[in-house]
Amino acid sequence: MDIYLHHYPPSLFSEKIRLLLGYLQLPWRSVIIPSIMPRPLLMPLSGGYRKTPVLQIGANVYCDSKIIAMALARHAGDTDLYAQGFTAHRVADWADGTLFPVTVALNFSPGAVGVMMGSFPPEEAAAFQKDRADLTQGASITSFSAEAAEAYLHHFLSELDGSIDAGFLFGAVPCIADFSVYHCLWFLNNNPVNAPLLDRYSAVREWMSRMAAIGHGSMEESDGDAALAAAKSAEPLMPRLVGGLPDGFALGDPVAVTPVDYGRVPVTGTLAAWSTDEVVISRETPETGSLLNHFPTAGFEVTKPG
Ligand SMILES: N[C@@H](CCC(=O)N[C@@H](CS)C(=O)NCC(=O)O)C(=O)O
Repeated sequence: MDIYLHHYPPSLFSEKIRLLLGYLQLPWRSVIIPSIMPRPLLMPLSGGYRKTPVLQIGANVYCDSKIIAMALARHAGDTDLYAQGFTAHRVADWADGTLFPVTVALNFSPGAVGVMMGSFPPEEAAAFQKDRADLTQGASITSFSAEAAEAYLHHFLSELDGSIDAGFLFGAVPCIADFSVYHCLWFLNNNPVNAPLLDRYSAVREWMSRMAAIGHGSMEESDGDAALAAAKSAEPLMPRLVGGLPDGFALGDPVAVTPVDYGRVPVTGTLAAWSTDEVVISRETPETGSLLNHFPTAGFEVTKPG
C-alpha cells in the first residue's frame, strides 16, 4: 500500500515525518499542499483537520505527527523508535509542545520574520498572516517575546549540549525524542537571522548533522488527485489496538474529534476504535469512499454531538 505525505517544504512537523520516512526506509509519495487554506483535495481525506502534515496509507489517514510517527513505526515493524520509554517520550512531547513555540516566537519575531516574508509578494504575506490568525482564532501561537524565547532556547540548549554523549539523545541510535527535538531546531536553523543562535552549541550542531544525514529516503512526487484515487481504490485497515473505551462511548457512536490547542476544526465520523494512544473514526466521502481517520488521544478531545 502506497504511503502519501501531504505537506509543504518549510513545515517543521513535516520535516519530522520526512526524516522518519527516511530513517524507517519506507518509500513514500509526496503531495505538496498549499501552506494556507483552502486545501480542497486534502479535506475529503482529513475531514476538515487543517494542520500539516497529514499521512495517508491507502484509505487510512493519520492526523498529527504524534500518531503519524507511531503509525509509521507500526507499519515498518520498527521496535527502536519507542524503545527508550517514558523519559524519551516525554522529551519528544516537550519538544513538540514547548520547544516548538520557542522557535516560532524566534522565527516570527520582527527581526526574523522579514527574511521569510520578504520573499512573498505583499498580498501573499497578508494572506498568510490572515490564515494563521484564523488557525489560532486570533490568539498568538506564543504568549512571550523573542527575548524571552531566546532565554528559553539558551537554557535548553546548554543542557542539551552537555548531554549528547552517545551519538543521539538516548543512546547510539535515534529515537522519537531525536526526531521531535530535531525538527524544531531545523526550523530555527533555516532562518538566517536565528541560525547563529545554534553556533555556540557544538555537540548540538554535530548531532543535527547526524540527524540531517538520515535524509528523506526514497520519495516520488505525486499530487492530491492521485492520493484521492489511491484512497478510493483501497479498503481501510483496522490496526490491532489495546485498551478500552471511556465510559459513555460505544463503537459506532457518532463523534467529533478536535485538537485542544489551535486549528480547532472538529472532524466528524463514527467511533471505530480507541486505545490509550489512538482514537480512530470511520468516515465516508464521494471522493474517497470509506476511510479510517486516526488521531492521537493526547491533545485531542472526543465529543458526541448534541
Ligand atoms: N500537533 C501537530 C502540530 C502541527 C502544526 O502545528 N503544523 C503547522 C505547520 S509545521 C501547521 O499546521 N500550520 C498551519 C497549517 O499548515 O495549516 C502535529 O504534531 O502534527
